[in-house]
Amino acid sequence: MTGERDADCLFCKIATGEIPGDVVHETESTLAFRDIEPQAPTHILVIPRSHQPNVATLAAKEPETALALLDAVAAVAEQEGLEAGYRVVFNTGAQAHQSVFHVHAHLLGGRTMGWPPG
Ligand code: IU
Repeated sequence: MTGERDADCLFCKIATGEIPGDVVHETESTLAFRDIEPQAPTHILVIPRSHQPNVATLAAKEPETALALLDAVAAVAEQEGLEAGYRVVFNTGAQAHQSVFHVHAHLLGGRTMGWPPG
């Protein structure tokens, strides 16, 4: 694996296969797996393999990986048949409900979404 790694990070361990995940899509620099506590009929987390704590540090330090992450989100949405619409969320910081500090895009779909988000 290229990039950063945090030995204590759960998502780094899923990225390397040390901890199993329900993986639905992989590229050299990204991994997508189903959320264990889905908030919609389709709820997939898309992560870079490299450890960055949030989307801001990813964009600043590894812009090519940030682009690869967005490409992977689009590919998974297509693979999952979400052509009716989907939501992509990067919770960033504790006040925004980020609980795992390895950047992840929540890809949510399969139902009508409310707005504004809670
Ligand atoms: P958050 O944005 O950092 O709050 O999102 C973390 C997500 O990771 C949350 O939706 C959890 O259900 C999900 N998750 C998971 O899929 N597998 C795990 O082992 C753990 C959390 I811990």
